[in-house]
Amino acid sequence: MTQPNGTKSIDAEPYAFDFVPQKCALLIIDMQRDFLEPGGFGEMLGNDVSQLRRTIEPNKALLAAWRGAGLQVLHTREGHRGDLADLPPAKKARGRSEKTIGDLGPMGRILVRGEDGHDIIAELYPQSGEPVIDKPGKGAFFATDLHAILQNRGIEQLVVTGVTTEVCVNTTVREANDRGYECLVPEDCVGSYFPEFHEAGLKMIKAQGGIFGWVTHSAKILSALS
Ligand code: TIU
Repeated sequence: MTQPNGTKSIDAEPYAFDFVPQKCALLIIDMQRDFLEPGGFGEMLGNDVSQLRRTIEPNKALLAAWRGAGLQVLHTREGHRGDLADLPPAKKARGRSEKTIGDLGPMGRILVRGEDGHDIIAELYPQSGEPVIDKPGKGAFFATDLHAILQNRGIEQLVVTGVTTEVCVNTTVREANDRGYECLVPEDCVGSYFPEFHEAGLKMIKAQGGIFGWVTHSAKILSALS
């Protein structure tokens, strides 16, 4: 239902989200080929990419509706400079796997900007005018201009989607919450290689009266946009 000031109530947990379309941006986290595509870095590490791929269709539908409503969209990519000067040695060493960030992987150098595997999947490819935030960490606010861009555009609310639920999505929601943004997470548009971490990641956001934000289903956002 639309209130006189343009606010729409979206059914969510732990309680309804007061959606203000003109002040709300869709922030799609790290829907990158290396995380989602068969044969990419994620799968190379032994992960089940189907757990992430189920988010593609719901994200496609939400993105189309969001663009159709003329609202703001931003995308993020996790990755590093070609010279790896922004890659902490501790991050490079983590995992102790044979191949790591910066090495030649199945789709170019792993998580290096400009490489095929680092780019966003074709299904959700950014359009011109949609900022793409290149981030060196898990959170989208750390060492990026995301906060400045959101402030300049009058954004106070974020619908956060993408991968993975407990890593980059959760870190970004926490960072956004501390900066005063209201975050709504559609559960079908976020995914994890680990179903139990996905479930826990969502519970952590909406616990304690919405300690970091709200959780809903994309169908509820779509109906508010229609
Ligand atoms: N985007 C994101 O979540 N990066 C990760 O490294 N996620 C993992 O789950 N490893």
